[in-house]
Amino acid sequence: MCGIFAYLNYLTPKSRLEVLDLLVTGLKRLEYRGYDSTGVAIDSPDSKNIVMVKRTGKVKVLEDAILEHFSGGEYSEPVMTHIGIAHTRWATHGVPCERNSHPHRSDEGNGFVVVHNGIITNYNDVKTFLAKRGYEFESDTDTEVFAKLVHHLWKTHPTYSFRELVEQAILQVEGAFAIAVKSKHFPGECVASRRSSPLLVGIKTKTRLATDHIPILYGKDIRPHGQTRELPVLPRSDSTSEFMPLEEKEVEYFFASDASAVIEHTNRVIYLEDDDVAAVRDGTLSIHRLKKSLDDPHAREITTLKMEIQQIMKGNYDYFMQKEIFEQPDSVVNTMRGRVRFDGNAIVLGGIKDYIPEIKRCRRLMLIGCGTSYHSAVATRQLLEELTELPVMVELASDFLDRNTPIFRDDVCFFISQSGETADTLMALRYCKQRGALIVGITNTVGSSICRESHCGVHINAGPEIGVASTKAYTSQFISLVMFALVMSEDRLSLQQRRLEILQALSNLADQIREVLKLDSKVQELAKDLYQHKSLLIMGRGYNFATCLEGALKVKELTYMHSEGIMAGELKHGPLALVDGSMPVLMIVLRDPVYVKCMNALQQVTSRKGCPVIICEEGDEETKAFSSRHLEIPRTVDCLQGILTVIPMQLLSYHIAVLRGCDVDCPRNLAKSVTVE
Ligand code: G6Q
Ligand code: GLU
Repeated sequence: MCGIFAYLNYLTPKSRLEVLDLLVTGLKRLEYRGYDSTGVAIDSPDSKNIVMVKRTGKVKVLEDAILEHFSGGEYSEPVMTHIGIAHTRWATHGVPCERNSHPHRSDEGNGFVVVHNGIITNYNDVKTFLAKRGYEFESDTDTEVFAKLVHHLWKTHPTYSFRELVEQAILQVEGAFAIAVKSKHFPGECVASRRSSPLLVGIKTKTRLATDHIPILYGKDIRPHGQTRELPVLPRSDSTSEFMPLEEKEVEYFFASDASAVIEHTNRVIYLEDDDVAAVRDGTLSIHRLKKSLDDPHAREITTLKMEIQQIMKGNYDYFMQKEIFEQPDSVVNTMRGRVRFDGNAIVLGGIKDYIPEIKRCRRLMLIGCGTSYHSAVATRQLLEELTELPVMVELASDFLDRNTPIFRDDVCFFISQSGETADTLMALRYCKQRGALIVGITNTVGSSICRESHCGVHINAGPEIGVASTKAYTSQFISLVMFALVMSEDRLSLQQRRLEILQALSNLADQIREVLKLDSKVQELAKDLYQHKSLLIMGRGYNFATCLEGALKVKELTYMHSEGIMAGELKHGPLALVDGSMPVLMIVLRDPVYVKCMNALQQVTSRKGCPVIICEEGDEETKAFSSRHLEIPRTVDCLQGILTVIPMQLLSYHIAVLRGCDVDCPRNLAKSVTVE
């Protein structure tokens, strides 16, 4: 969770006020990752000290505080070289408050200041070690130990470079982190590193960069992580220097948790790998690793981002979530673009095509994810079973790890994740990879950890999703899995008719989504009926059960109302007891193979005085007769209904949230990218 942003200008004059503006804008772009408190650190006007401003709450609160705090003219003087670091937090250790906000400092003199994303799991050991040496702690966070550890190392090893100090410190900490460190003892330098939390470096130069690669400098000394009790300081890493690092005259560097924070400045970025240490000194960026393993590359590639700034702006919409719901006619087309040929009924998934023969020989398919991504697996399982004729298991990543699930070399494991950084999903991926399974990533974020650690995969190409509640990523994940099922059944004669029917439906999907979106004002009216209630039960079965789960998740996370997705077949086994004349119920009843069973459930609800809102097919008078409140959706093939039925649920949760005065894009206690287990 959380967003890290750091900015370094070298021989590029910028006033501190301009730097602060850049930092705040960077944080705003990252706010969806965590937003319970924020902070920045910059140099004092005489450049001898570090000044920090921290606030509880969202970036706007920090922005106002900065305006108040830095009004003096001295902050408008341009400086040639400067480093500012910033953070928007999603608390894991210690309540959200100013004291626990980042940056955290090493000492009262602000010698070293740190922003951190993730959890340092052995922070207690490090804390005990440092406390014995006189360090006093001022926050409840795990992060603070890092700043103080660097300080301790600096005092005991005064000849070490800044980068070496941070390298030594990261060798002592366990857990997941992305960090950026600034120091008044090393002006003009910034050191950043990551392990299991994302971090990238954006590079902006006046002229085109002379190289597309930053060589990695390897150290000679290798020790296991986490020897914290006595903190044996290693011999200096003594990096080899057979390669030249990136040296530019006038340059700006941006360290960020994700690309959305840098795209307005540069499209040239390096995605750091676990245990990379990126250091900038005298405007020169170098990437170091203490340990070289056989398959390590010699360099980190500079990637050109394809993202456009408009994609991460709200445009005319009030909220990102609203924009993302309405983008779905386009995002589903983008998922299929270049992959589905409707004229020849052919589908090519470039990212996995070489692996299809191996996948066809597998013992079973496993679909693994969390939250909404997990629901996309639930939504497509039945079709995958039908078209691949393989056993398909659907697993929540967190539960999967708790169970030590048996995995075999001939398993094919799909990891579904919008962000590509969800810690539980990533851990499950590594678990399966270690056991020899084939790993397929289904992600929306190019360059993400899941992307990089998969053997092959499908980018869902939904475009950046900023609203914390996932919407367009869900429908694109859904379609990606449907496309996979179609690829797997390409040569099955008996399934050709079914494939054609699905392909035909896919070609109409964007228009049908547009039709469903026209229900917006009707859904808004419904929301007015429902928003003051405490609970909403959402019932369905078959292909639409996933919509019930996903709809209930949307309602919970956005409106803080209780909501439950109920498998209609389970009604009489318990949930029916909840139904009476006052309990709000929504039922999905479509003309598909489970229609009769859904009608039974509808009867059971109405005979208990329930008056459900019904999602049904256009013109289905018989079903509509059961309630005065219904939403009619166009008819499509059974296995794609879930895409059309989930959209009214997205709209409903959105409107209820607005009516209840909830923060649509940043629901309380949540964050977009869950990089902690
Ligand atoms: C839902 C949320 C959430 C999300 C999971 C998994 O609205 O966005 O449930 O789907 O946290 O995230 P990833 O898809 O990024 O792995
Ligand atoms: N563990 C740190 C804290 O609680 C960092 C959390 C984050 O990633 O925002 O402050």
